[in-house]
Amino acid sequence: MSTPSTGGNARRDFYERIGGLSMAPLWEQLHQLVPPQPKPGYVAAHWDYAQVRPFLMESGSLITAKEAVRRVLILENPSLRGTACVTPTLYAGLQLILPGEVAPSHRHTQSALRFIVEGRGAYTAVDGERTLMHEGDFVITPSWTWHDHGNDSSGPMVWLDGLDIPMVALFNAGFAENGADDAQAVIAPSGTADARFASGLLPVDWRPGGQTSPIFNYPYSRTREALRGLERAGPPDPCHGWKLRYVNPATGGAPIATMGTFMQLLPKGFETAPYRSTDGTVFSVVEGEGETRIGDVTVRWRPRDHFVVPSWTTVVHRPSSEAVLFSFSDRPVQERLDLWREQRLVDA
Ligand code: 1HN
Repeated sequence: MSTPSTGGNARRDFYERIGGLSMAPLWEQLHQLVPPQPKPGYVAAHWDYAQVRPFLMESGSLITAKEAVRRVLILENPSLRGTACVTPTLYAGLQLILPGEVAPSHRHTQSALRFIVEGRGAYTAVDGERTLMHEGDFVITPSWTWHDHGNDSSGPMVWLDGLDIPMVALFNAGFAENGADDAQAVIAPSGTADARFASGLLPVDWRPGGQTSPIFNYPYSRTREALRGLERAGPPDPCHGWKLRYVNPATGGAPIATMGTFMQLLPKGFETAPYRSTDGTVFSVVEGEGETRIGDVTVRWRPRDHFVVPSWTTVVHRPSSEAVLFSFSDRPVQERLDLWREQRLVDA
């Protein structure tokens, strides 16, 4: 048996020669390709709405919603600048629509969620039905559905957009097209989807066509009432407080196949037990103030602030008043792929 040549030069020379055939040695990368545990290549970050809002409003004087198509300031992870990603699998942005504006109709295979941050009374139309949006509402525009937004109210509307753009890009499965008209024709009165699907009942002969929820606005009034009910029903979970996931009533799954959405209530003075999970998560603060420790970073938050928690990074929430947090992540995808894991660092 001959002794392998350990000289760096011999190996480097070898790497160069196989490089010419588009090959590379696995042994130089094995450990980073298969890490013993997730090592997210992105960081915790916080967007203070008091700092963000003036720029959002300034964008309103720079470009119209129609010209921009979507007037959005992307929340880009500081470690992923230039990629439009808030995590490696998720896109997030804050969208502004001013009174009288229309964001024209289009559709794409990327799914979108809206979480309403400021204002009331603008609408989103999804496949011919409009819904008026209010703060705290969670609205979906599922994959390949026609959607446009309009603001017939007297004030600006701001919402958080969450999209699965990086996931769709990874699969090279993106398609998009523009509508014939800016505002699509209304074919169902507002409230139709809610009436048909949002009462624990389904139209008798209706069958789900896929994973997407037939409900497209989950109003805050109902979500808040559910949290109040949970609070009365029993003690908070040590890691989550009282936490609910939004659900497609026809399947029990997430309303959008690619993104899970959650709302949690934390009582004043509570400190959550340390927790981590493999789904990097974007939070939007709805009510209350407090701070969250994310690994060794602490962010102080108020209503309308946003922050991102990387995968497998330990989180502790410390609300100084009663608080309500909305969040979204790629958890349904990880669950479908049998990849999702969590760790509750709490005494049994
Ligand atoms: C989009 O269609 C919307 O419909 C928002 O409001 C943000 C970001 C990238 C691609 C499409 C919307 C988007 C988007």
